[in-house]
Amino acid sequence: MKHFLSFEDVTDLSQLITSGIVAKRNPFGDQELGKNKTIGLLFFNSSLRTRISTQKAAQNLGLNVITMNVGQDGWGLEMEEGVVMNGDKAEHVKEAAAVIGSYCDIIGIRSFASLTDREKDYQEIVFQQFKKYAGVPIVNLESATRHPLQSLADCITIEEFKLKERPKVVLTWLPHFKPLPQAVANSFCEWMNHADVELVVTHPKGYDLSPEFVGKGQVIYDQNKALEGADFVYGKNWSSFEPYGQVLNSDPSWMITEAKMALTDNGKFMHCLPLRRNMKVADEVLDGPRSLVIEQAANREWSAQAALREILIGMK
Ligand code: AN0
Ligand code: CP
Repeated sequence: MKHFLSFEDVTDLSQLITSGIVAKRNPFGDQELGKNKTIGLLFFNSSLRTRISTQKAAQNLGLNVITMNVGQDGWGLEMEEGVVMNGDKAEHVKEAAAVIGSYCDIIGIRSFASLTDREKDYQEIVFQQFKKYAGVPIVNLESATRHPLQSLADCITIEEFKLKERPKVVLTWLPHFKPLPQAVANSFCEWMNHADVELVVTHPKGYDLSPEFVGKGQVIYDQNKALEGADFVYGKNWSSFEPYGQVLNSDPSWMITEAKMALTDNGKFMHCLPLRRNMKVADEVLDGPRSLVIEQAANREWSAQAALREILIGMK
């Protein structure tokens, strides 16, 4: 069965990027693929882009779509095996996943990191359990450690806007006062490691990501130095990996401003959104010609369409 949980589920990245670009030019070319099939989109957490873009992509492919805020409207789900369910969880994932799998041909799930228990978060227990018990392909709409539909949209955006064969892409940590997951940053590194780019990662000391994700990326702690000659600046805040889920520093000098962007090689600015203006990125950058954030978000529809198309083809 073909799932879409991480880069491991990708057979050919350049073909997947092309499939997204083809869908963008001709959104309804594969309307028959999803006909009489249903996708269920389950949200344990808030979403704007993922929810709407995935729904739209599914509809473009002829799929019926059911969306549920399971975190809010569903029964509290127990994920652990063999426990006495005498707490606040009314239903076990064994039943819930199997039942949803009986209604849906594909299930998309958003379930963020707890940021309290690293071992559990990095085991991706929610996804492992749905994969085990739903009996249908599972799509990652942002898990504790990854956000692959975002990363694919990022790859499509870089492909569309690059002016060099092998652009320099800098992932920079941005200041924020609340602890945010590492998922977007992890996933971006994971995918960039397989793309034809020079990857540089910059963050204050203490914010090192898990080495399994950074891979061949070069870590430079001096943000100004890292930004030199960048073609793409990808901003994101994340909380620390060690100690887990902490805000160690929210140094405002890490905010992306025009002065910072001036260090790049006429670089473009990217961010997955949502973001807090003038905390992480200055208005002058977001409202100026360097910002690709809207184009990037628009590409979420085509990344979702490429991923769902591949799953549907695999089901034929
Ligand atoms: C989430 C995160 O940082 O993972 C979702 C980003 C797509 N962001 C927030 O919670 C603000
Ligand atoms: N980038 C992204 O996944 O946005 P949402 O959280 O709004 O879905």
